Amino acid sequence: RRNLQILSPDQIELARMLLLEGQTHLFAHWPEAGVDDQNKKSFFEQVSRLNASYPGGLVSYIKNARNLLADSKAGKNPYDGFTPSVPSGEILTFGDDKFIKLEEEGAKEARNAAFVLVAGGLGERLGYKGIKLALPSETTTGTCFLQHYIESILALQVASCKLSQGQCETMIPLVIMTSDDTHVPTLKLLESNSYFGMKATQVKLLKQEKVACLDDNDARLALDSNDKYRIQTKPHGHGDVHALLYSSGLLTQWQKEGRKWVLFFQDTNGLLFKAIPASLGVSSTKGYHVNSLAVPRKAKEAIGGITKLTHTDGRTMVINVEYNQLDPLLRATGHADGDVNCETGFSPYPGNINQLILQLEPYIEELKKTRGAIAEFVNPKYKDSTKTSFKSSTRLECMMQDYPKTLPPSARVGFTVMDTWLAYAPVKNNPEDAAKVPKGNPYHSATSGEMAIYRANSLILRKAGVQIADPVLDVFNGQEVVVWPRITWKPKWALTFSDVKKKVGNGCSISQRSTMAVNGQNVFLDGLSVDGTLVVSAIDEAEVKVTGSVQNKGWILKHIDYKDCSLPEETLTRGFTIDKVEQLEVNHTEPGKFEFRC
Ligand code: UGB
Repeated sequence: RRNLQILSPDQIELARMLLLEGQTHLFAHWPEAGVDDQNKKSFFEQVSRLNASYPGGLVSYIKNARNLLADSKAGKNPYDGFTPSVPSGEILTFGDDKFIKLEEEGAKEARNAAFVLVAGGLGERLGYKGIKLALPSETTTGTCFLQHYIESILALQVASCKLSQGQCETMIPLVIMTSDDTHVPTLKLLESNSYFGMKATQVKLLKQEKVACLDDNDARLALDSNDKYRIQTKPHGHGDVHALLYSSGLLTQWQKEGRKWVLFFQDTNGLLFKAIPASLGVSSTKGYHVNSLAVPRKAKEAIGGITKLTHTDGRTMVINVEYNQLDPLLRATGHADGDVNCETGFSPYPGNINQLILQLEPYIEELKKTRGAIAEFVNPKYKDSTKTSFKSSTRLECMMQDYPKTLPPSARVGFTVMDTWLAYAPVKNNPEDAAKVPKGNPYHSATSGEMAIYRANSLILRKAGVQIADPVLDVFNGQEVVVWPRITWKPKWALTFSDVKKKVGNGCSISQRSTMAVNGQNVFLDGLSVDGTLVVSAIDEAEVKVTGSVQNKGWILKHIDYKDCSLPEETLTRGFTIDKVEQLEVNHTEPGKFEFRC
């Protein structure tokens, strides 16, 4: 009470709310007015931010926390009453007629889309201190994830305009959700690279706030151990993206612009855009309100499983069940072996890759009801079996893929399964953890993420008729990987399989030890054999046919020791460098039509 005089009316209101919500301890150590006044004011500035950034404010946060903590203490299973079963969805086969048609449909629809990248997480599991968006997706060209994503969206923009005959003014918006950990470096990365070719106005950063940590089952907010005027905070999870989009007003703006789709994606999947056109085609042809991208998943693999849940009261939903919950849920509902592979060698529950395509109109309607609040969970680490105190503070969390949980049964919720080699190769695990992954399960490391890009490009070219030599096995950072020729291309060269087929002619071949990097919208490969390294670049106005035979010493993968601290982290995490011994470079900077014979 003695401190009231130094507070503004809004701050007094917040103080009253905290006291009513059982948070007296936050003020227990406060000295009289006149001492630490500045710190007291900044305490309330933080409280005000925490209050404003949570749907329903801190009162709701504390109430939700009490309920969830009580459920957790009681050992209540969030899936009580639900029986899991295998849902049905679209299963696509790369390169067949249906796939090609869907890709065309999706590429056309892209002009009605907006992309949302959730990138508030740090690469702690990866052993990388910087932002993951700045990591090279592959080291042949050194293109970082953010550059690759932006160039893919720009290529979709161009393709979509061409396919929709002339309506070319459209700019596909990109929203990036950042956090205190990633905001400044993400902005710097964009600014120092001229937004990788996007207009600055096309990209919008929305920063998620952290949420208050909780000290006990009564949801008493935790004070920072180093600063008694600061509430300890932690990330709330990628589910924040829905509330942020809603409060930003962007959704209604997009609706006014005639947009139909919002595509959500994660920070480190170098393959994703190979799967986007066809899956957007599925959303569009099926009229899905929610379409989750999925891949075949090994039982117990550390990605969530897409599951149909049927409640005893008749409710059903198709939803991601996190991997650590799927197995116990199956066991509790009559599947004695839990999550096991079926005759296909995979779990019958497709793996969620957290790429969601939402139809904008029903999305806005739903968010008007929920304000973007997503079902939360809490994961306290208890000191002992009495579950009365925690080893360290906890907080509520939420996941963006839980969005369908509040949808009515009439919502059209589907999913699209694609081959893993085409759609999913995230970079999440550090070398030591990756090396411990059970044999046959994916490493999800920087090494496997890069090799997956070469494999996908090789397989796509093979399907398009190029003779690609078989890969070899090699071991980097203790992980056995399949090494294909190091083939990369810019998204503007080819986004869809039809694009690839238009760009390669007959009689092309690439040997296993080869590297080929293509950068140019109108580069055509015809009667070309590569045994070594070929780097082709051409401006958009140059139409270049590359033919003949490339034979040189090429670029060689060199093993390194991931404990060698003299090397940068992005190199250590993948376990190799590229020794660029010899290459043929073809570079066209003038407009015109050319043939280059190697
Ligand atoms: N992220 C944020 O933007 N904010 C946050 O507060 C946290 C994360 P992780 P996770 O791809 O295999 C997800 O940490 O959450 C961003 C799915 O839940 O890489 O453990 C972060 O920057 C799981 O079902 O993954 O697991 C990153 O871009 C499965 O699909 C993204 O959110 C798994 O991903 C994911 O964060 C997967």
